[in-house]
Amino acid sequence: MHGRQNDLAITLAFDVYGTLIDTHGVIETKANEFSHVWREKQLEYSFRRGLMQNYENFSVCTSQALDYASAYFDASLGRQDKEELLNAYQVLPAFDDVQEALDQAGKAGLNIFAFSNGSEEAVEILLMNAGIRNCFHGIVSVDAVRSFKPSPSVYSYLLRKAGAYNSNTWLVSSNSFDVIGAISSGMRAVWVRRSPDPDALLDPWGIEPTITVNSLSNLPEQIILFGSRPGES
Ligand code: LAC
Repeated sequence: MHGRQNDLAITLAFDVYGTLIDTHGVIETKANEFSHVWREKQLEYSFRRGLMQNYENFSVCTSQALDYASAYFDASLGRQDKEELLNAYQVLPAFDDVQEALDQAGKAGLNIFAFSNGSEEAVEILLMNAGIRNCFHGIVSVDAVRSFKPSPSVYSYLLRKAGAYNSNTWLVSSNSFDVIGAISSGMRAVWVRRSPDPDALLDPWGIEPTITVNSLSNLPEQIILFGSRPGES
């Protein structure tokens, strides 16, 4: 963004959908299953488009995944229902622990970015509606690279845009594919276990997060403490 930051400055790159913002807030709990199929297909479509090198904006993955979920559950959504759901996707709530963690990170002088598969415009609107936009130094969207997480190209792009170095840059994500992608690209990563299931598993690839937490509470403090350990920088 503005050239390299101070070598010692820590950069936190927060994943957006599912980590800062509750994507299942779009639908009442009775439609939980629908919401999960929608989300799973949205991600699957992004992975497949990345592999096929057939890029379309993340909102296309979201919209086509909604069509799939509608057909799968025989929900026969009309055009208006679909529009309402896609509009609701821009007004999703932040998780309860987000504001405090962002405030702590800001006070501690960390560089804070939102880093997402979503387009810059979509993330801007989402964070604005959730009332947390001002907490970020910037938004980094994969859209500029025309690929999706976990392509290594998007993590390199994050570093370039944030003017940051691998060793001082932390991805914070509830998505295990994102955590594994960041660690594989040489970054640090925090896995946020957002799943209510106490046995939520990280994919067993032998690639472990630097830190695992159940919530964002006190995360900035833990990251700073980690950096001050002997041998860490
Ligand atoms: C994002 C998706 C992966 O915000 O949650 O990038």
